[in-house]
Amino acid sequence: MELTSTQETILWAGTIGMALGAIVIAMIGFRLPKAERHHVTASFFVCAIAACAYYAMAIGIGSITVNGYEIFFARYADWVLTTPLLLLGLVTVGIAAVAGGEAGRERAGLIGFVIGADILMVVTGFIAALRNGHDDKWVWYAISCVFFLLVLWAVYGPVKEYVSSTMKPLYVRLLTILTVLWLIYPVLWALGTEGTGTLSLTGEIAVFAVIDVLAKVGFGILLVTGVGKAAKHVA
Ligand code: RET
Repeated sequence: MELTSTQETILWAGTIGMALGAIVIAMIGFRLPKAERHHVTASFFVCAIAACAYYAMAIGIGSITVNGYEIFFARYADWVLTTPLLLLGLVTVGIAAVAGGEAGRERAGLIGFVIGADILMVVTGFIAALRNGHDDKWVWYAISCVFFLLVLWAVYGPVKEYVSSTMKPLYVRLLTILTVLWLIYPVLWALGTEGTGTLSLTGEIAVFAVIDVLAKVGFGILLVTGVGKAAKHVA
C-alpha cells in the first residue's frame, strides 16, 4: 500500500527504536552474571523480531488488502512471536528454578497455559482483522479478549503463587507495566482501522509505535536491569 511520508517516518522510527533496544539489552546482558544471562535472550529477540516487522512495514511490504481493507499482517506475525517471549520473560523472572520432578512439570504446564492462551489471543485477533467488513469480526474479537483474560488470570493467579519472595517486587512491577500497556492494544484495535475506524491510520500507527517500544524495549530494559539488581542482592 502507499504510505504517507508521516506514516513512513513513524515506522522508520519504530525500526530504529527496536534495533537500538535490542543492542542496549544485549549490552546490559553481557554485564550480567553468567547464570542470569538466560533472562536476556527473550528480551533481545523480542526487540530484534519487532525491528524486522517495523522494517517490513516501513518499506511497505507489511500489509495486505483483504475485502477492501488494509491489514498490517506484519503486526500479527510480530505479536505471535514476541508476546509469548515477553510472557516467557515475565514468567521466568517469577518462577523460581526447580531441580525437576513433579514441581518442575507443574510449572512447565503453567508456562504452556500462558503461552497457549496468548498465541490463541493473537491468532483470533488476526482472524478478526481478516474478517473486517463481516458480521463475525466482533465475535473473533471477543474470542481474542477471552484468551487475553485467560493470560491475565494465569499471571495474576497460579503463576504468582510460585514467585519467590526475593523476586516478588520485580515480578509485580513488570506485571503491572505489562498489564497497563497490553490493555491499550484491544482498545486501540477497536478504535483503529481494523475496528470502528474512529482513529486515523496515522494516529493508529503512531500510538502503536509508542506502546510497542514501551512494551518491548522499556519492558526488556526493566527486566534485565531488575534481574541484575536482584542477583547482586542475593549474592
Ligand atoms: C488484539 C485484537 C483482538 C482483541 C485483543 C487483542 C490483543 C492484543 C494484545 C497485543 C499485545 C501486543 C504486544 C506487543 C509488543 O510490543 C489482537 C489487538 C485482546 C494484548 C505487547
